[in-house]
Amino acid sequence: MNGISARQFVIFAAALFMLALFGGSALAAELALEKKVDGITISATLDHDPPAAGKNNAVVKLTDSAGKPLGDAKVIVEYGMEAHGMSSKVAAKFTDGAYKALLDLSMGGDWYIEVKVQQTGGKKVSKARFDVKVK
Ligand SMILES: [Cu+2]
Repeated sequence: MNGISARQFVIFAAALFMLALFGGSALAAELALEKKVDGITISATLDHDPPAAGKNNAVVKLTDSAGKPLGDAKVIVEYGMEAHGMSSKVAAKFTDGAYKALLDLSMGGDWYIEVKVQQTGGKKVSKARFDVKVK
C-alpha cells in the first residue's frame, strides 16, 4: 500500500468539509413550538431538535389575530426543570423581526419553557408554556 494521492486527499477533504457544512445543519433541525393565547400566536424555535444540554438560542415571533407581526411587546422567557426546582428567566431582545434570548438548558431531562408576552400599553400577560425534552 502506497497511501493515497494528493488528488484523492483533496477530494476527501472537500467531501468532509461539505458534510460538516451541510450534513451537520441538515441533521440539526430546529425545534418549532407554537401556541395561540389571547388572540396572539406565539411561536418559538430552538436551535436543535431535540435541544442539546447547554446554551440554546430561542427565537420568538408574535402575530396578532389578523396575522400582523407584533414587534413592540415585552417578552420574557422563563425556563426550568420542575423536578429539580430549577428556574431561570431572561428578557428577549427584539432584533431583525424576532425576539431573541439565550437559554441555558444546563442538563438533559424534562424542561418547561414559558414565553410571557405583555403588549405595549396592556397589563395582561399572555403565557405560552411548552414542555421539551433536552438531550
Ligand atoms: Cu435539573
